[in-house]
Amino acid sequence: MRKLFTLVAAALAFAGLSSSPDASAAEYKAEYKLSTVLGKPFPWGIGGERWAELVKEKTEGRIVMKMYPGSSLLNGDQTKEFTALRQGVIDMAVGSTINWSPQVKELNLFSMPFLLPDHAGLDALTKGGVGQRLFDLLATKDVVPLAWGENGFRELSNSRHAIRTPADMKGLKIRVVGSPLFLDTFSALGANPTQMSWADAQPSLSTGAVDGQENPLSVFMTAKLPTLGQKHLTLWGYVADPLIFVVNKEVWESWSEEDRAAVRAAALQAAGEEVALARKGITAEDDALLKDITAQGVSITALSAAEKAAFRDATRAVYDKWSKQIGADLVKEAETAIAAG
Ligand code: X2X
Repeated sequence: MRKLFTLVAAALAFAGLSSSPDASAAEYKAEYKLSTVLGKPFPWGIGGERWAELVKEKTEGRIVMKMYPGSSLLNGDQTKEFTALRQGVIDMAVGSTINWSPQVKELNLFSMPFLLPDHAGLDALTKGGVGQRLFDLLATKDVVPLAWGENGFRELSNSRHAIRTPADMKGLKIRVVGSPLFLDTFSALGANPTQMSWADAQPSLSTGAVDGQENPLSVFMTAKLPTLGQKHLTLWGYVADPLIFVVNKEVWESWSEEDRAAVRAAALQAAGEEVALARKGITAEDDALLKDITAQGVSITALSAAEKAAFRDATRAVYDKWSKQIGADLVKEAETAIAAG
């Protein structure tokens, strides 16, 4: 009897010991679900996998993240990602501001036609006060944003003819994603936009149900859009598409301080590498990707500043309308930051 008592006491003491100082560790999940729209070998998917790899390394295996590309945890509907994240259906994401903008209207900022002239302008936002303001806003919505990544500047392709002026867009059926802002922009240009997921976009392009689409050049090439008849490409850089590395807040709070710091550091490192990858081959100094695109039989139309201005003028009313929806104050702060470089 005495022996039994000792045993029970020892067991209780052991249970107490193992649950008290390390309580949160005991609640860690065996696997955390990371959602992305694009997987490997897109920069987006490479960035997601790199984040998971670095997290595993830096937390010595305490946090294991598994990437689910193709919006597979969202039944293919990428515009549901932010809601799924808030609800804890997914634990973390590397997500596009476009896909979250139906729930967070301020994220439409980056989709304002011709707001951003170049990468320096984009960096001025994401690395500055505007980026912080958007992260602060997201932090009030049950998520913890950690780092800015990049899908890229979105360029226009179609199967019909070269586009150099807004008039060239008349009647073209263009697949667009996410926010109603895109419908407004393409309608203002005289095109016929249709909203659909990325999963539906590819078959629609291949059957000719739509004539064109807009996506960063890395996506255009990696998804082999030239083989789907997309032979005309216009470089107009009309909107940027940054990505955000984010974790559900409840999940975040279940981790130790040390592990949170590791996940944040891993996100910053993976995002830095991912941005570099997203920009590879599309600049004046390094135009390897542009050369690959040309080699696929695609004719590239690069707009001059004056030609861009015609598109900007044609979408000015859309810009003004959405400034109000996004918040005139935030748009003004962005314009000022971009002008200051
Ligand atoms: O659907 C798209 O066009 C994509 C892959 O670029 C996004 O998720 C925004």
